[in-house]
Amino acid sequence: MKITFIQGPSENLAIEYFSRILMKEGYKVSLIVDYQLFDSVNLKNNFLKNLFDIKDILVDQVIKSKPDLVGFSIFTSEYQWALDFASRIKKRNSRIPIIFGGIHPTSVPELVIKQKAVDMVCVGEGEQALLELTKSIDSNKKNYNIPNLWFKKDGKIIKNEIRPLLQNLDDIPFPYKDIFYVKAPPFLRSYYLIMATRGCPYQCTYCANHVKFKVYAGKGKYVRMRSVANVMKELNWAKKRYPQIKMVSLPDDILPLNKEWMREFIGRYKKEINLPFLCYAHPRNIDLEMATLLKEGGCFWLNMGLQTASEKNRIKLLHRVESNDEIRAAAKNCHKVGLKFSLDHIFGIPYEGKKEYVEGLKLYNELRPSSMNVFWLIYFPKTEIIELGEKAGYINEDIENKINEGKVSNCAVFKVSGNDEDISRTKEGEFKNFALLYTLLPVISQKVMDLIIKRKWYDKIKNISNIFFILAKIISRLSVKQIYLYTSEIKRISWFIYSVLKTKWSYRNARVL
Ligand code: B12
Repeated sequence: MKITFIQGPSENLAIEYFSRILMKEGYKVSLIVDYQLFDSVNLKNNFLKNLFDIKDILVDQVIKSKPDLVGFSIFTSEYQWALDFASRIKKRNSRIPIIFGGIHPTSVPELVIKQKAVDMVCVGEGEQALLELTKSIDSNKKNYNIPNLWFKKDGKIIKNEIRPLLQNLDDIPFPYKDIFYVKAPPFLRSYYLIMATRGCPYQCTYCANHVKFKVYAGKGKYVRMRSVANVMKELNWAKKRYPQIKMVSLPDDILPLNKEWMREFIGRYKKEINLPFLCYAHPRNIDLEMATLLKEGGCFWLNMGLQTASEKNRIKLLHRVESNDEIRAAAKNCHKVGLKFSLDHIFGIPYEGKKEYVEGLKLYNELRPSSMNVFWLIYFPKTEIIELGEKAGYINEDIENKINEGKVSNCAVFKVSGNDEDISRTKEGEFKNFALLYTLLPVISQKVMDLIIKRKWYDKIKNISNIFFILAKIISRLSVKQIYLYTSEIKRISWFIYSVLKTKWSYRNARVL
């Protein structure tokens, strides 16, 4: 019995967890990576995309390896790519069963299951469901009653119940990292990706989290944490297994959820791992003790989302709970202990405009983050903010359908090129000047920024070309010694180009022979 996962260029934890679970049962697991060169959110070019496209070769590899099941784990931004890939597989062999799982199918299962190329959909957590499915395929007695899975049978759709949430995260075996880490050369694996939690206690209207929260209503405690001992066991193993690792990435929605947990974790992390790490937090969690713990533990980059400077809008439109004073206190604590922090801001929130963006300049200049991440609002399927967008006239039925199909661009404020449907275009002029100033704010002195605000110089910045944004980003990363982010991206793309060309070349030679 063989299961093949198909994935884009980023590492995927769900695939790593599933691989370990399936391998433990004696099943074979393989991974096909489509590097999607020049087809990403920030780097899109149709000519180069077609030049480096190896989907047909990859599909050929899938077909020849004769999998008994093919799985895709997808975000909304990857849905159209996954559908295209799955359709190509089905064209070559319609009998290979294909399952889609991940946040996108969890959000809109009824749309995904309708697709010709998709046989099954996983709604919510997949560990037990996928194992039960694999066992049923292996035993040749197909079970259509597996909780969390939707099937197609005799022209009908079978929707099974959601099973209770996994409560003890320590019961999940460690992810099988080799499936991603061994394929890439060590210089591309300089950080280790690990998550310590599942779920988020907040219900922000723009975040996919509250969609999952609704799916899981009544199915057990939603916010769960691994034990410190379990996380440390994985990290200690990882440090030995991948000695090239130079930092640890903990992209949990909010890592410092529990102070007791953090005290124990940081104490052991410092002694046993002692590598710089990055994590995300909510301003409410960053009191002086937490800031000190993070700094002492080696956190080199703390990221916090504020999204708007308007306290009223933050609460009313985004359902975020923190006040501006709480944010000020968090920033002050970070400065006090010398902890570098970045802030996220979202442009394009319904009903926001110049007034709020000026407020933003003032607040961020007061907080003085080490760096600023600016985004254009992405409407995720089934999120509450879609309703606001409709009321404000940004979204109509047609656009909502496109959002659900993953056809609306998932863009950052600026991108190198791209031609996806992009609903931000219409309002771009209104905020590009602010986006540029926000990005540069950490490297402009507080006094100069005060002057810019006082004299309203933001009104004078017009028709900004993307090249200025790119330069601004580079300058701001340089200032916090994070230029390695770009150098590692260049290494990554170079490796992808090399791998694609090698695949193309060996495929051509094999055909000639
Ligand atoms: C780690 C992470 C990343 C990493 C790794 C991404 C990756 N390919 O895995 C990085 C930093 C690269 C990343 C980038 C982005 N991310 Co991100 N990311 C996350 C994060 C924090 C954790 C995801 C994770 O690994 N969870 C652990 C795994 C084990 O759990 P899981 O993903 O929930 O999967 C479970 C089920 O869904 C199911 N399942 C999943 N896949 C499959 C497949 C099969 C076959 C089956 C049966 C079941 C199944 O089983 C799993 C285990 O129970 C989530 C937020 C969150 N807390 O979920 C955001 C999140 C997934 N990201 C998001 C976004 C928007 C992005 C970006 C587009 C941001 C941007 N503007 O650039 C990019 C896009 C990257 C891309 N490839 O397109 C959104 C997606 C929303 C949506 N509707 O699509 C999320 C939900 C954040 C949010 N709060 O809204 N991200």
